Amino acid sequence: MKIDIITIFPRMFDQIFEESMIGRARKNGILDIKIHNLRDFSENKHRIVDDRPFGGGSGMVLKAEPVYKAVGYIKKVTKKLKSKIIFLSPQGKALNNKVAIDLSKEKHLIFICAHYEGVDERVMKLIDSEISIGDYVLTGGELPAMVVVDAIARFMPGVIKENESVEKDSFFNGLLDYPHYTRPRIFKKAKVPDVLLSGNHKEIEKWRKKQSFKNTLLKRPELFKNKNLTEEEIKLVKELKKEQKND
Ligand code: 4F9
Repeated sequence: MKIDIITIFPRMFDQIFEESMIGRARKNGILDIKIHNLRDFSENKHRIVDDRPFGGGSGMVLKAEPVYKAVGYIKKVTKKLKSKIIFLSPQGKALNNKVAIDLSKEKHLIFICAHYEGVDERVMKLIDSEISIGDYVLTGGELPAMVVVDAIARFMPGVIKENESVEKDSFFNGLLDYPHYTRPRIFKKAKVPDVLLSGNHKEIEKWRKKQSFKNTLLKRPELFKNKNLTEEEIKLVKELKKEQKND
């Protein structure tokens, strides 16, 4: 996948996109990420990209022209590639696993990171999708862009090694993960559950499923609303609810 990011703080992306799985995916050619400095597309000799708002008021507004120019340049160099332009904003659609999976199937994404009080509304004509990473305001769209790229990358074939498979993650099956343990068997008097040392794979699977259901019931019960349960699973939920009451 090709990803272009438009920002006035290009260096913010250096470390994040060089390390770990994203770094590896870039080296392997699975991800082709380019960061563009919005100031390079300013017409102004001082490389200014913001201006005062029409109608008055405090704060500055990101100008439409440099953003159009940056997008125009990216579209020209990527030629026929079908692209989707994403704007990071608290007004957008909430990011979740489904949004990430859908975006991970695209060929080319362009992210626009805004700053100042806002952007000239005419930039919105360019946007295919507005995405929010939560109900709070940040200093700019850079961190959200990194979050979205990270969430998407994990679903691209080859980014995650098979033994780190995404199918086992929290949310992949719509529920939360089960607890994990590694050596030593006893740590500060806390023991690893016996079943995990039993070598009985069927029992281990059963235990993990129960723990995943238990965790979800306890921490995010609303996740069950969007999940189709088998009869056996419905029974399990009932049992767990009973256990919870007795605790
Ligand atoms: C974007 C906050 C997406 C949450 C962009 C300031 C933002 C944001 N989700 N805050 N600029």
